[in-house]
Amino acid sequence: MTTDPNPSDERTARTDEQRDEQSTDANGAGAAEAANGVGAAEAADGAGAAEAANGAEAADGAERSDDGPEIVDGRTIEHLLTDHERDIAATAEGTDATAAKRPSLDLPRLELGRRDFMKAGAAVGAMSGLAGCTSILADDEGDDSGGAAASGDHSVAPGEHDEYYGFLSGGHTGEIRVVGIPSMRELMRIPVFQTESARGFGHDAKSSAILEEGGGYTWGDTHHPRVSQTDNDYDGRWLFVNDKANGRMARVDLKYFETDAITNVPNSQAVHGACMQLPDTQLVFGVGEFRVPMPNDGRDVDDPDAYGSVLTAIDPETMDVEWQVEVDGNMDNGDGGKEGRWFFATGYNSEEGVTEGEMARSDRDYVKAFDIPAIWDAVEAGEYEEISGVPVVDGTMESSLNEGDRPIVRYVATPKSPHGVSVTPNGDYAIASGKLDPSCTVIDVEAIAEVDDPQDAIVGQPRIGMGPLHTAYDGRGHAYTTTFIDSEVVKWDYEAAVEAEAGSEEPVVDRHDVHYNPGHLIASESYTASPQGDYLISLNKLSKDRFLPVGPIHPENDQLFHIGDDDAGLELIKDKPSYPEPHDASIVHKDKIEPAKTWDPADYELDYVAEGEESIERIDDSTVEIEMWARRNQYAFPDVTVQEGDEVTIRISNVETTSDVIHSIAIPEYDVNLALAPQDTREVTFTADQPGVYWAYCAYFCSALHLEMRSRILVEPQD
Ligand code: CUK
Ligand code: CUA
Repeated sequence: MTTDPNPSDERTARTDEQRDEQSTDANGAGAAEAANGVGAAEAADGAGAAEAANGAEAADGAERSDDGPEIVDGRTIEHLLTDHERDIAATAEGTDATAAKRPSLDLPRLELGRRDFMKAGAAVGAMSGLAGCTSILADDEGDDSGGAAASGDHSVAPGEHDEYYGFLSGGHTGEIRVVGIPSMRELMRIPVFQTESARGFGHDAKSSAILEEGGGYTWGDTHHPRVSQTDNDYDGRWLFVNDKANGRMARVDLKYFETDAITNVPNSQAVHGACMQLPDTQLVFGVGEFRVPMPNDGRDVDDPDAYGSVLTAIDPETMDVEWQVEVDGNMDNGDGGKEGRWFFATGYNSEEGVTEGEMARSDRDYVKAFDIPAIWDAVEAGEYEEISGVPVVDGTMESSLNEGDRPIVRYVATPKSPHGVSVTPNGDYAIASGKLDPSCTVIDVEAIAEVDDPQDAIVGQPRIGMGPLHTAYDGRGHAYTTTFIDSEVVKWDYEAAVEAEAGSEEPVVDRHDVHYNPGHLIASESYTASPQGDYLISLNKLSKDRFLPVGPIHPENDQLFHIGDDDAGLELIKDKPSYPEPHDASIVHKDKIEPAKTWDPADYELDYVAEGEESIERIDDSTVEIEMWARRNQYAFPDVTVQEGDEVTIRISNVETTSDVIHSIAIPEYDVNLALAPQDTREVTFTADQPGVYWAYCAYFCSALHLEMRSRILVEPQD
C-alpha cells in the first residue's frame, strides 16, 4: 500500500481553492453547487466561453435552466438525455443505420472534430438525434469501426487456450457466462438464479433446495460478478454475484463452476452493488438499491419518508447476513478499499423521491464511505435494532452513530447521481462516475478518516465526457471510464486528475468510440491490487447495426480492446455479440483458477453409488428409494417398477472416472432431468402419479451407444 498516511495539505488546500472558485458562481447554492460545479467552474475560469465560441451560443453559455446545470451550450443533461432517447428510438424504428452513417450533404458540421460535433449537434436540434451515435463521423483517429488490426497478435488458434477467464454476468437471464480472453469464446454458463436444464440446475434435490432456500423465485438479475481475493489478489475459490431483482447474493464454487449458496437478503429490494471487504474477502457486501419499508410487511406503504435502503454484510463462508446499515437515499454500486477499513457505495435519489422526476431533482448525491471496523464496534456494543432477524445499524445522517470523531458512515457529496465507484489498484483513491454529470470524482481514501468535512476528501474532478458510468484500471496509473451517452471509453491519468483543476479535460490521454452506449467495462484483474494491464472489455448495451439482424431484440456488443501499449492507445480487437445482458465482469488469469476435472465424491453430501451397490427398496406403502449408477452405456437397472402414487427417490452416481464423459437421466412426463459429471452423485424425488411406461434416457451424447442408454420406468396402475 502506498497511501500517504497524512493526506497532502496541498491537495486539501487546492480543493478548497477549487470550491471557492466554484462558489463564486452567482447561481451557486452552497455545497450542492460546489460539488456539482463543473459547468460553473468552466464559466468562471473562462474555458466555458472559449468552448462556446466553437458552438452556437456564447455569452449565455453559463445560463442555467430549471432542468439543472448547463453542460454544453446551454443544454442540460436532461436535454442531452432526451436527444439520446430520440436517437435510440430512430434506430429502433427502422431508420437504416447504414444510411445514417452516410453523412448527408446538408450537414456542414462534418468537418468539425468529434467533440465540436457533439456541441453543434446538441445546439442544432436536427443533428441532436445522432448525438448518442458518435461513431457515425470519422474521429481524429480515423474510422476503426470495422475492427482495425491492433498491434501484436491477440488471436487464439484452434486447440489453444486463452490467457484469462472472463466471468460475465448474464443480467436477467440470472446466470454467469464464462468466456476465454482474448478469444472471447464462450466456455461455459453457470446457472445461478434460474433453473437450467443442460446442467440440471433446479432439477436435482440439491440445486432445487438452493433455489428454494434462496426465496423460491424463478429468475434473477445478475449484475456484479466478483471473484474472492486473498491479499488483494484472486484466490480462485469463489465468485459472488448479486440478484438485483429479488435482493439476493449468490456464491459460485469455482472448483466446480457451480452455484452452491443463495442468500435471500431481508429488509431490502434490489441488492445491486456486490463486492467484498478486502484484502481477504472477510465480508461480502450487497448494496441495497430500492428503498422500502423495513420490515416490508404492509406498514408505511405510502409513506416514502419511512422507507430505507441498507448495506448488507454477509459472511462468505456461511453466507449468513452479519449486519446491515441503513442509510439515507438510494444506493447503487459499491467497491471495497484495499486495506479493509472502508467500503464505498454510490447512490442516487438523495431526494428520497418515488418518481423519476423526484429522484433526479437534486444537483448532488452521495458517495457513502462505510467504516467497517466502526460498524462492527456498534454491532458488538448492541447499538442496533433487530429487524427481520438481522442487526440493523442506523447509518443515516442524523444517527447518533454518525456524531463524534468516528462516524460509521461518511457522506461525500458528489455531482448528481454518481453510478459506478471503484478503488484504484494502489488503494489510494475511490473514483465515482457522474452518470448525470460529465465528471468523475476522485476521493482520497486515506483522507476520508482525517478530514472534518467529507467534501475535503475530494481531490480531483476531471471532465470525462457525457454519461460516465464505470471505471477500470490498468495498473499503470490510468483509469478507463465508459461514457454511456458519448459511446466512448475514455482513458485518463488519475494522478494528473489530482493535479489538475476541477472540470479539466487535461487528465484525459485517449478516448475511443465503442458501439454503442457502454455500461460497465472491465480490465484484466482490475479489481485487484495488480491489474495485468493488457485487455479491456467494454460491455455495450446496444449493438444496433454491428451484427446480422436477428429480430427486434438485438444482442449486446462486448468489445475487446488491447490496452497494453500506451503509445498505441486503445486498440479495438473484436466485437462479440452477447445475449442480454451482461452488466459487469471479472477477468482472472488462468493460473489463478483450478477447476476440478471430475467430481470428488468427498465434496458431495450424498453417498456415492458404486457398481454392485445398486438397490431398489420399498420403504413403505407409498415410498420407493432407488440407488443406481450410470456409465457408458447403461444404467444400473434396465427397468424399474413402481406403483401409481409412489413417491420415488432416485439417487444416481456417474461412475465414470474419465473426464468429460457426462451422463444424465431424463424422465419424460415427470419433469426429471439430472446432469451427472464423472463421479458426481445427484438425487431427485418425484411422485409417480401417471401409470404407464416412461423411458428414462441419457441426454448427454456420451458414446456411440448413447441413444441406447435407457431404462424403463414402469408405473403400474392402482386397481
Ligand atoms: S450497473 Cu448495469 S451498467 Cu448494475 Cu453495475 Cu452500471
Ligand atoms: Cu450417457 Cu448418453
